[in-house]
Amino acid sequence: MNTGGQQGNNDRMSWWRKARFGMFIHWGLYAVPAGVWQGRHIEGIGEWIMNWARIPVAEYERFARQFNPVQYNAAEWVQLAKDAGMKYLVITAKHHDGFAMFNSPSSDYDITDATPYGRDPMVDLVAECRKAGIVPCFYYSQTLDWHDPDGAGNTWDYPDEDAKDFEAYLERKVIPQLTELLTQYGPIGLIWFDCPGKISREQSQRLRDLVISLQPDCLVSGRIGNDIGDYGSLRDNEHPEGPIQGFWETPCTLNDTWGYKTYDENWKSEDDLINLLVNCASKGVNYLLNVGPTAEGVIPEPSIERLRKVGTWLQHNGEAIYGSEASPYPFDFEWGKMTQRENVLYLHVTKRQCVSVRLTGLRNQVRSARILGPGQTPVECTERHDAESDRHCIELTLPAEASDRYVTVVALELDGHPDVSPSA
Ligand code: H79
Repeated sequence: MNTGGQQGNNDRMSWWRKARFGMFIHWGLYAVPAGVWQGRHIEGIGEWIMNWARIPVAEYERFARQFNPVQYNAAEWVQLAKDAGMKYLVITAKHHDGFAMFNSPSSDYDITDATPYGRDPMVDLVAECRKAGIVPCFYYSQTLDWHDPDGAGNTWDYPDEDAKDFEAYLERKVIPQLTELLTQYGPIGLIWFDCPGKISREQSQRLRDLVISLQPDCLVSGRIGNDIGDYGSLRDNEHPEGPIQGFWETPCTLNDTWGYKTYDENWKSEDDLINLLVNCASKGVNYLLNVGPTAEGVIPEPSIERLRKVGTWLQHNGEAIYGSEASPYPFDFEWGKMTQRENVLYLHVTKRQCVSVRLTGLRNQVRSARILGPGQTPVECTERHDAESDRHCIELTLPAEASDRYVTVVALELDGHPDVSPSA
């Protein structure tokens, strides 16, 4: 786990905290081999194929000549994020393979110079994000770079890690490219640094200072290293199990890879995805969910289907997710999870068999109880208070006909801010 230092303050973090749900996009040259090298299925995550298969730089570079995403349509990708109910979008500008998926004037190893496509996909993507009200953000691998002789990690072409001049790599490649990313596209929500590895505190600080000098409101992910990010990242695909303080996000996959692989069909169900999103929100954690488009520029259909279903659920239940805060209780419930906002508690009934929901330890009076969704169906609510033991207990009976097929959310409007004593 990477605490990231939690440098963010409430003003800086405001849009990000409200957003709660974002789209990650891993798109790069690794989508060309798509998990297959020399006729063999290469194990591991797709964007790591250069590393796992020990593909020499000179051979990996050839994928650029095959990268021609003629079906890429930025408006469709952004519409999908919107349909899914996602509020920000983080795309790989440069992953560990070192290839810039944007127009990088400081490098020839970029999409405009090295591919037949010859254009900068980020221009349209950022423009479409702005039209849709989605915050555009860039992923940038600052330490690992398997293409640069002085970047970290490529021990098959450049075996002597100690001989590498990491400082020279930062100055020659990282600083110019970050400058490009933060000056060519207008306001960017955040830079998603990853895998800090050997970067020193002074070097991390220099990158943070650079980002903020170019765009004062731009956030920096915790994986910039040395605890100077604005927020923390859980481990890849890690989900919070209990209360967690501060600003957190968890980066997650829809199947078992980030970059596209032709044969990874291990898709999570929409039911799982909605439950994972609800769990994140109940702990105050942002859920950053990945798609891995093909080298033609197409997001795989199973990803689209699932994201649309999550989006439909959010259309009815988004009130309980966006702008919500973590549950005031330090534990989950036998019937599900909770979020809160102002004077409202949201009870996410994830166990479909629970038609009767019990809540103890809530000292407020309930003004109203309704199921989120088209009918706003009222829910019968009995409140009991035992004066002697000062125990509070609320019981709700869910009308079967108003239940959501995934997670039913009950909004309990209270007479004031939730006043909870979990043990009572
Ligand atoms: O971009 C995605 C991943 O490629 C990236 N983070 C997400 C968001 C990531 N980079 N590194 N890691 C995650 C950790 C990877 C560790 C491993 Fe390995 C890669 C385990 C197996 C392959 C490196 C090589 C460590 C052990 C062998």
